[in-house]
Amino acid sequence: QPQLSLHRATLTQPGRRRRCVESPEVSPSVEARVLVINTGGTIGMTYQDNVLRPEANAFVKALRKLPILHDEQYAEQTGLYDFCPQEQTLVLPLSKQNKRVVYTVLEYSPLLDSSNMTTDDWAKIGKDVERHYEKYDGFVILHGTDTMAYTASALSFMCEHLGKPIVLTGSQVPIFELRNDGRDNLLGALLIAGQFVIPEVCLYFHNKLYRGNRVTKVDSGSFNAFCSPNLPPLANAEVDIKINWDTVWRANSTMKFQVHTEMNRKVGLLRLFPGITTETVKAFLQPPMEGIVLETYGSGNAPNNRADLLEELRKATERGVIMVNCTQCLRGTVTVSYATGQALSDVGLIAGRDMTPEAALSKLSHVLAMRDLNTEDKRKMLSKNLRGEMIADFEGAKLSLRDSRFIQVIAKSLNICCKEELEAVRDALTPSLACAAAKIGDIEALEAILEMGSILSMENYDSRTPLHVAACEGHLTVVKYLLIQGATVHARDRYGHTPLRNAVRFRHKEIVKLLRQTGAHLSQEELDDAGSELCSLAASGDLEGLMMWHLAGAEMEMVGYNGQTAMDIAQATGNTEVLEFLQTVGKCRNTNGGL
Ligand code: ASN
Repeated sequence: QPQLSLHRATLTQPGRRRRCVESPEVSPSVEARVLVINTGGTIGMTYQDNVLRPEANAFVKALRKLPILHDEQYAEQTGLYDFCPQEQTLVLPLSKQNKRVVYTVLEYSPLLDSSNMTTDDWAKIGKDVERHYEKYDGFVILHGTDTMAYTASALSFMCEHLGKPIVLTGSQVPIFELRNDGRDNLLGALLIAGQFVIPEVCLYFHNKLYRGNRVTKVDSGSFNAFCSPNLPPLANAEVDIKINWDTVWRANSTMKFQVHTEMNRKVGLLRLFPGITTETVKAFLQPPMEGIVLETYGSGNAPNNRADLLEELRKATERGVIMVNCTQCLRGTVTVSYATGQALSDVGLIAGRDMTPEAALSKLSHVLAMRDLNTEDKRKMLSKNLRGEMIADFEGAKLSLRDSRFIQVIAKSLNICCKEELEAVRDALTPSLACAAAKIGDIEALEAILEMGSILSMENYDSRTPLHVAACEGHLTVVKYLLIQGATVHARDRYGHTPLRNAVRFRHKEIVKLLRQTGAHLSQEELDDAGSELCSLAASGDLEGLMMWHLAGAEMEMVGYNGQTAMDIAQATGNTEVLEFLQTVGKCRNTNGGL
C-alpha cells in the first residue's frame, strides 16, 4: 500500500503557530517538507561565453516565477515566510492528493557541472542529508546528468538504514529555456519525495523513478537520458504516479539511519578489449591500486588463452587487490557459463553479477574504505547484495526446502528483500504451504496462496502437488477447485505416483471418477506394478480395491510378478464375488472390442 508521509504544518516552531489563513479560497492543507540540495548541473545553467555553465543565485528566483513550481499566494496567506527564509523556501500548488509540498533549496557554492564532482562532493551531500534528516520528509538532489549515476550509486552505499526518499534529478536543457525538461523532472521528483515513503536513493528522470544504483546514462541528446537495464522502474509518472511497491528496497532493520562518507579512491575501471597488452593491465594494477572493476565481455568472459594476462590478475589478487567482474553489456549478468568466465573466478575475481560499472565502482570504493574489515571480509561484503544493487545470489540453486541452509537463507532474504528474493522465498514456501492447505481441505488458504502470485501445481520436496495430497485425503471439493485452477493430473511424485493412483490407494471413488473425467490415467510405472497389486487384492478377496483399479482404467487381466492374473488367484481361492466381478469386467471388455 502506498504510504503517505505528510504532516500538518511541520514548519511551525515549538510554541509558535503559522498565521491563520485569511482567504477562504486558501484552505490549510497537509504539508510535506522536502529539502532540495542544488549541486549544479544543466538544470540551472546559463550560456556564458557561448558555453553552458552553472549560474549562482538564479535558480530559486526563476522557480518563484513559475506557477507550477511555486504558489506565492498560499505562501503569503499561510505565513510560510514567517518561519523559513523567503529566498530559499517555495511551495508547490495543491497536488491531486490535496497535499502541499513545501520545499527549501540549499544551494551549493560553487555550483558544479557534474563532470567536476569528486568523492568529497558525494560526502558533502551525504552529510547534509544526515544533518537535516529529521526535519524533512524527503530529499531532492539537483545534479548534472553526466555523473549522476555515479553519485546515485555512491549515495546508496553511503546511506545505511535509509527510511526516507532521496531523489536525484536534473535536466538536459536548463530550466530557464522555453522548452526544457527541468520543470517536469523537478516537479515529479518533489511530488515523489514529498508524498511517498520510498526509502531508497532514487533517480527521477523523464517520468520514471529508478533505483539510483541501477541506472546508467545512455543518451546525451534525449530527454530520456537514463536507463535501468536490469531492474524495472520503481515508479512511473504517467496520468497517475504508480509506485511499483514490490520492487522498492527496504532496509528492514531496527537500526538508525547512518551516513558513511569514507570512500577509498584507489579504485579504477578497466575495460577489456581484444588485444589489450599485458603491460597495460600490469601498469593499471600497480600500487597504489586497491580495487578494480574489470569490464569483461558478455556474461563475464575474458581470454583464457592469455596466461600472461591471467597471471597479472592472479598476482594482483595475491597482493590483496580486490577485483570485481562486471559485463560490458548494457543488460544481463555475470555467470560462469564459459571456460573464459571460469578463468577469471579462478584468479580471484568476484562476480559483479548484474551491477552497472558505476554501482560496482562505488561499492568497491565504499567497502574498501571500511577500516574494521580484513581483505576476506571485504571480498565477502562485495559479493553481498547491500542496497539492491544486484540480483540476489542463490549460489547456483533455487531456494528450496530441501536445502539444509533454508532457514538461514530465508532470514537473509527477508533482511534484504528485493523483489527477486521475495519471489524466491515465496516459491520455496508456497508448495509446502499449498500441500498443507490441501491436506486439511482449506480452500481459503489455497486462494490466499494463489493471490500471492503462486500457481497451485508446484511440487513440494517429494515432488508431490496439492492435488496428490487432496486426492489422498479424499477432499473432493478441493480436488475440483485445484483442477479448475489448472492443477495438472499428470504430476508424478518421487515414487512415480499420480494423484489418480493416490485416490485409488485410499479408495476415494468420486475423486477417481473426477480425475478420470479430467483425463487422468495411470502412469506406465503404476501399470507395471498393477498386475501384482491386483493379484494381491484378489488373494485377500478385496473387491472394493479391485473395483478402484478398474475405475482408474487398469486392465484386470494383467499378470503379476509370478505370471498369474487376478482371475487365476480368484479361481484358486474360490472367491465367487471376486470371480463374478472379474468375469463381468472381462465380458464388458470383450464386447467393447478389447478397449
Ligand atoms: N554537463 C552537464 C552536467 O552533468 C550535463 C547535464 O546536466 N545535462 O552537469
